[in-house]
Parts: sequence; structure tokens; C-alpha cells
Amino acid sequence: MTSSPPPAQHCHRLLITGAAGGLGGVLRERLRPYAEVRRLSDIAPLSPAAEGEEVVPCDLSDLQAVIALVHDTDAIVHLGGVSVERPFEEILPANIQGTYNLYEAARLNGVRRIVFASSNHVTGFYRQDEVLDAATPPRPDGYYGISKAFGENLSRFYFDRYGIETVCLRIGSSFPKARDRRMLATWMSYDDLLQLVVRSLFTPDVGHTIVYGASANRDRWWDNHLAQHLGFAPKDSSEPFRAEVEAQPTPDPNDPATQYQGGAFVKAGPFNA
Ligand code: NAI
Ligand code: 15L
Repeated sequence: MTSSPPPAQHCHRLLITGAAGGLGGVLRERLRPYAEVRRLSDIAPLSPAAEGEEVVPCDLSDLQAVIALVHDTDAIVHLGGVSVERPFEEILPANIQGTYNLYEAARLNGVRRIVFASSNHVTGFYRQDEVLDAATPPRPDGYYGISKAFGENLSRFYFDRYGIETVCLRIGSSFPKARDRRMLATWMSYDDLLQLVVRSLFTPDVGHTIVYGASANRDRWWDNHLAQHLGFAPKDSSEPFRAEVEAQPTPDPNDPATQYQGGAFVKAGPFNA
């Protein structure tokens, strides 16, 4: 009996938006083996293109520029946008208009797969003692979380209407280290991030999938059984950071930032007087 070959883990031209950012810099390097050409884009300056790279500056809020940016790409890792809680007027062009522009550009250019950097802040107003999965109704903790919920709904529509597949990554906290108590639950290492992005890019038939992005931490707020088909199996854990984190002053248990999964995002703003 012949077994089916493993799914291809390679594409020709991969677009990475937000490539000048923290995760963009990490994935710029680590996705090298997975695409012959990496097209790197941001509104912020990017270092010059290395071999196998194309640098294409672009403001995501400019539809015509985004259509040109997406031309001739095979898949997209969409990281670009405002990545923290900010006034709605800043979130709107980058995250809401920008994500719409990207999906329209994908439709017009025939791109079939997008990995969308969503966020745990889509469900940030659940308490830290609750365990959520992809079917849990969103409870965004601010305009930023609302913009990510918009991106998740938009991508659902583009799959149902146009068949463009998306994996929405509800990333926890992907940084070099877990820096505080909350991150002991939300932290995701860069190795685990890479594994999640690669599986999201190359697993066949993902349709529209939502997956939480965290390492195999002791404390877990998220259950990924609805994204089992990705085969995401995180290898790292925040435990090596626990002693350092727990040496910090004990947080106030009545502080909303301690009670809710979104942490400090739940008490950002209001921004207007
Ligand atoms: P970052 O803020 O370092 O990078 C975002 C990039 O998007 C920046 O380089 C920025 O210049 C660019 N950008 C902003 N507005 C733009 C526009 N109008 N047009 C083009 N580019 C624009 O954020 P980071 O940490 O690298 O995160 C990457 C993505 O992952 C973001 O979408 C963020 O919301 C999401 N995410 C990250 C998490 C983390 O732990 N790092 C957790 C959850 C979600
Ligand atoms: C996010 O969505 C942000 O992009 C990132 O900067 C962190 O704040 C992260 O969530 C988090 O919740 O720790």
C-alpha cells in the first residue's frame, strides 16, 4: 500500500506584512527555508533585501498599493498593523481598513492561503480562571481586540464566499522571555511560533481555522482541540522563567489586569477626554 506524501512545506513567493516588527524580524529569518522568495513589507523602514528577499514598502491602508504588493505572491503571513491598544482612529486605517485591503488584494490576485496574526485580546475579557476554545464567543478587551475580531470575521467571509483559506493565530505573548505572571500562561517561544506559522501555511485544507498560540505552559487558558488538524504541538514552556517572575511583587488580586486574560489591555483608555 502506498502512503500519501507529506504535505509540501514550501512555496515560491511568500509575502510577510509587518516585516519590520518584532515577530516580522523573527519570521523574516526563520521562514527562509520555506519560500524561494520572501517579499517583506512594512510602513516602517526595513533593512535592505538579502538574497531571496524583496523589500516592498507599503502602507496597508492604501488599497491600490496593497493590490500591487500582493501581486504574484502565493501565500501571505499578515503581521502588519497596530499591535497594542490605541485610540480607534489609529486602529481603523491600519488594522481594519488594512486587513480589508489585504483580503481584497488576495482575492484580486488569486492568493489561496493567509496566516492572520490575530490575538488573545479577541477574548481578553474572559477571566483568567476560564478555559476557552475557538468556539468561545469573542469578548474583545479594547479597540485592538475588536480589530482582530474583525479580521477573524472578515477572513471567515473570504473563505465562505471566495474559498481563500485562513488560519487565524490568536497569539498569546511571543517574546524572548515570559516577563510577568500573566505571561507564564500566555507565553509562546519563537520556535513554537515558527512551528505554528509553518503548519498554518502548509497543512492542506485548513478552511477557516482559529488557533491559540501559546507554548506548552503549565498554566493553560486555551484549548486547541478545534484546531487539531494543524498538528500544532508546542515544545517549549514558560517554566524556566517562573522563579524570576514569582520573585516580583505579588500583584493586587482585585486589579482587573490580574483578573482578566487580556491583562493591562482591559484597563487601557478611554482615550477621549
Ligand atoms: P509590531 O508592532 O512589532 O509589528 C507590527 C508591524 O506592523 C510594525 O513594524 C509596524 O510598522 C507595521 N505597521 C503598522 N501599521 C502599518 C500600516 N498601516 N501599514 C503597514 N505596516 C504597518 O508587532 P509584533 O509584536 O511583531 O506582532 C506582529 C503581529 O502579531 C501584529 O499584528 C500583532 O497584533 C500580532 N500579535 C503579536 C503578539 C506578540 O506577542 N508579539 C501577540 C498577539 C498578536
Ligand atoms: C498582543 O496582541 C500584542 O501584540 C503584544 O504586544 C502583547 O501585548 C500580547 O498581545 C500579550 O497579550 O501579551
